[in-house]
Amino acid sequence: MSEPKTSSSLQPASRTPLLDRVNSPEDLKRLSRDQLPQLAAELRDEIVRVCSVGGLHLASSLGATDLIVALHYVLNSPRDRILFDVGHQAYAHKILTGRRDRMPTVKKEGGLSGFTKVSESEHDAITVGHASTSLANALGMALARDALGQNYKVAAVIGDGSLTGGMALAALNTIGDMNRRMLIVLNDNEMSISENVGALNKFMRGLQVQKWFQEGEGAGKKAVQAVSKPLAEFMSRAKSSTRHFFDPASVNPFAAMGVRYVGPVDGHNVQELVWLIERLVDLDGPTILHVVTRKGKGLSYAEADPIYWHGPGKFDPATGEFASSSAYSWSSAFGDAVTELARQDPRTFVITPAMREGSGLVKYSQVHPNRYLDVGIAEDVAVTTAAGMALQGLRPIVAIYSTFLQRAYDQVLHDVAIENLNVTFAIDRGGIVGADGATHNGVFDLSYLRSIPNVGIGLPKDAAELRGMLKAAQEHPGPFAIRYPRGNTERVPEGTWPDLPWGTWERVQDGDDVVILAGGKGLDYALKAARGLPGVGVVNARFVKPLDEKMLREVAGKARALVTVEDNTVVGGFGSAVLEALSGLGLRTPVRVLGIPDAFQDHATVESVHARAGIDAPAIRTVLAELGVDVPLEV
Ligand code: HTL
Ligand code: MG
Repeated sequence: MSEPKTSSSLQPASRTPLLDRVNSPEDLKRLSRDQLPQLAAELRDEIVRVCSVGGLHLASSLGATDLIVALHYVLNSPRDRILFDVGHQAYAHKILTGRRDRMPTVKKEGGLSGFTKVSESEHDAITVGHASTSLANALGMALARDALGQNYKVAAVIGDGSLTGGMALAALNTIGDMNRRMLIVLNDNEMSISENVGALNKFMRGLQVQKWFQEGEGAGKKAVQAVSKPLAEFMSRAKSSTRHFFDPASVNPFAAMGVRYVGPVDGHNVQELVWLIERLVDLDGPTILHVVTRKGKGLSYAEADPIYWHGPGKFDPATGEFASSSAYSWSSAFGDAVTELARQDPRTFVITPAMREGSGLVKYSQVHPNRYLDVGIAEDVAVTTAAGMALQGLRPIVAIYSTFLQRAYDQVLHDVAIENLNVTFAIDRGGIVGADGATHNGVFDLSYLRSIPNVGIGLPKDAAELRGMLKAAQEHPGPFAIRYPRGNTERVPEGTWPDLPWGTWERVQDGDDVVILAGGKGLDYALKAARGLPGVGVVNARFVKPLDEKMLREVAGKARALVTVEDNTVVGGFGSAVLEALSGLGLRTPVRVLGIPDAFQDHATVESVHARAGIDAPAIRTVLAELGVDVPLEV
């Protein structure tokens, strides 16, 4: 909508006069270089306002704004390809590529994705959400360009956290060998979601001992000029023959891999970044430009606590005030339980792939620092390290999000399951996660884990059952995956360790006519739907593997129909398991399988996706009515 014209003296001054003129990378190029710092400041202001509704990736996007402005100033997107690893830091890119007016819709149903997405914009080079994919994608694009005899530029932006992923490191190995023209901007803010970890991280801290580039505009600029300019000038003349000349450390792992290394430079000096990118992007072979940024840049409270401000809730942009929540999450329930468990059992050891906060492990990491390991964004390493521990007598627990365990499928199968090792998988964010959308939904784990022999799978209905399962997992001689959803549960007192006989279900509502089988979140919905309906039974199918065949035979022998409910794809999930078991038992009881349909679910609220998928309470009641149950209209 265009603003009504009023006399200019009455119009409030825009907070973003430069940004108001920029709606595309072409508009950006019309600005002079000395306007770029102001534009970046306005972009940050805009990002803070957009993010104040909560649930968005604020601090990462603030830190990457200057380098995004510089990249779009030099490169010609969409012809030139700019790739963002993870995509959570790319809000400035979205705003600069014609999506400013839609920013309030980010992560909302029907709105923009929280990451970059090929189907969303021609400027989004890759569809992402998971880390460490940008380098291999960029290599593929450079190889495609050369194979097709084309001549565009390829630049990938990757964070220091994402560089810890095996995929990124393995891609560098090939990139250095293939020697194609491409630029890698290493956005180093010393942070993943929590403090970054790993040997490479320590190496990069060594490179940063010259702290000058963060200390004051003038000093930084001078130092960059003193160091980077002559080097880059020289390099652009000498091109690839000078590759190893610029290493500030005697052994530079990037250079050792055959990738030209430049840096570290101040990632907030946008004019210097423009100057450098102009010179580096056309050099033969691959180049890493190592830029140092501050997570939360420009927003004092976010700079002071970048862990909280990685993905804050709703806040007041002026003061940074936010309402803290008293809700008790499943992640906290796991964290509390495992902190207690480790006090009782010296064999307990918890491994996280870069998700200390999200997995509820802050307290655990403080209480049991010697039995805690963050391997960085390397899910495969997390699982196989656990295998090594289990082989030597520990009882490791891999705390991992469902969606990220997808990265370690073969490690579960090959390194853990074949020898039936006692590794527990505490799988958080199982099921639809909502706002993060298709890349982050955890709706495949029941299917992919169920197909691996020896792996037990449990869906606790509450925090007490989660504890019962953790205890059972320590005692059971083999891998066990305990899967719980995003969201909240009830607190239980310390010392709650119920016995949970392996592979058993539990009747939670009597009724033999139609029986609903469901675990976890599906059970919540089933109980709501079936409450007060005579003849409708509900079973807490808390073990998806092994199924409780005794109880299944019992209920299926009597019931007219069974209904299964799961927050997982219907392909190969819990309902499939029930059908397979009935087939094996020679029972022909009709089964209605309710679950997430065989399609990727975009970002929306969890409730909305569940309603559309037909697994929430009203949807279950509709199915019961179709099966001839007398269902009153209102729930
Ligand atoms: N594991 C994998 C394979 N992918 C993702 N995205 C995660 C875990 C979770 N995750 C993020 S953002 C992020 C993690 C671990 C930190 C990335 O650190 P980096 O960027 O240094 O690359 P920074 O935040 O700007 O410092 C999301 O799910 C969004
Ligand atoms: Mg980082």
